[in-house]
Order: sequence, then C-alpha cells, then structure tokens
Amino acid sequence: MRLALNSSVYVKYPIEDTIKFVSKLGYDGIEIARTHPFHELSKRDREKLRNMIEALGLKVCAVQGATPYLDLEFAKKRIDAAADVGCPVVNLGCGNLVMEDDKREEYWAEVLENLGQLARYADDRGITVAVESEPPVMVPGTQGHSYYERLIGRTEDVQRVLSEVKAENLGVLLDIGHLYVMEENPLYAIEKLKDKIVHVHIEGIVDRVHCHFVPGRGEVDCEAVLKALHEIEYKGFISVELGPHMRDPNRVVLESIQYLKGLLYKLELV
Ligand SMILES: [Mn+2]
Repeated sequence: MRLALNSSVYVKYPIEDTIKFVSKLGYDGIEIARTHPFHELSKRDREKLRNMIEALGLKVCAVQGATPYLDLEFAKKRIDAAADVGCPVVNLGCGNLVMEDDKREEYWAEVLENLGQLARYADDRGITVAVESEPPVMVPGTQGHSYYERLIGRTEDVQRVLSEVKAENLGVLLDIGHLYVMEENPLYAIEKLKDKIVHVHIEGIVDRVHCHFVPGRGEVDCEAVLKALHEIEYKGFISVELGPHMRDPNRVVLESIQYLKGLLYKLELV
C-alpha cells in the first residue's frame, strides 16, 4: 500500500520545494491541492515539473480539480495539467453548498450534468475523475454563523452520483475523516463503494470536528481502515491530508508517515 501527501499543508511553499520535502520525508506520491496552481504553468514548465517528480521516484497520484465547488473552467484546466504530469485521478469535490433546501434537486440536476460533461472531457485525456463527500461548512454572516450542507455530504450522495452519471471513468475519493465527522462507519462505506474507490484521504479527527489532525490522533481507527482497504484489494494511494499547518509542516508530515508506516509494517502490508 502506497502513501502520499496532499500538498495543502505546504501552502506557504512553492510546488518545487513541496515535492522535495515529500520525497525526503519518505512518501511515494504527491497529491497536488488547489494551494498549488500548477495549471497556470506553461506546457514546458509542466514537463520540467514532471521530470523533476519522476527523477525523485515520486508519482503524482491525484490533483484537486474543485475550488472546492465545481467550476467547469477551473476543473478543465486542472484535468489538462494533471494529464501533463502523468497523474491518473482528478478530484471534482462535493458539488455546491446547499444554500436553500428547496433548491436541492435543482442543484443536483446541474451538478450531475456538469460531472457527466467533465467525465467525458477527462476520459479523452485518459483521466479518472472522482467525487468526495464533505461535511457541512460554517459560513460567517452579519447575524452570526450558519452551517450549510454540501450537496455530496454522505456516502448515499456519492452512490447517487455513481448511479446517475453513467461514466466508466468516474469514481470515489473516500475521505476517511469526513466519514467520522458525519458519524458514518468507514468500514461499511469501504465495503459499499469497493472497486469504485480510486483515491483515499486519511487524517486524524478529534470529537467529530472537521479539522484535519495527524493520523493517529483522535478517534479514526487507521489500522482497521488500512486492513479493510487491503481486503477489498484497493490498489491506489492513501493520501495524508493535513490542511494548512502553517508553523511547521515538516514535523506533522513526518509524524504522519511514521505512524502509518508503523501500522503497515504491523499488518505486513509494506
Ligand atoms: Mn479530503
């Protein structure tokens, strides 16, 4: 089982430095988050980036293609850029925020249509696209804060996407921590989604609050999750997603791989 790092923790560093840190700290792959706008590089500079990544023995396992909401133009640029660096998976996120509950079905119609269009666009470039369920988000307002659900918030929403967008190259990015926040059983989600899982995010979650800690902290049972992924013969990357730990990213990035590698050795999955 291969471990990767989501680049968002290195928000203050350019992509080139981030790649060097990720390689030095022992990861097999890097996932390029929207914190790193590599899609704005010229074709030639993307090729240089690809050569640099390959020379370090790394693989770009996924690219974030949502803002986190679905923006067709942004997603297409990220799909093109992913293809240029040899990345197989682009994450298209969780649809809209549900600002008005009675418009939910309207949002669904638009998101399903856009996902279908992007899946076709990606297919022409040899890319698989993925959706990721996300917990509700807090939006500050003048009258206090409001919580809004995301359209794709639970595993049943992911299953709706899979059944209504008929595309072979559409899969699931399973964020294990998000399942804990939503009080879902990760082992059940893994079993239900099985071979549609094309990428995995892992992080520590404390008290079901949506804040990405180092794996091993809080209630996420990483050992059981790794075991369950092995049982369904998951062959993709497990990507550590820490969010921006501004002060000292290298420390948490190292702590994460030490913990997960320890579990992989224990389970004899290295
Ligand atoms: Mn995630």
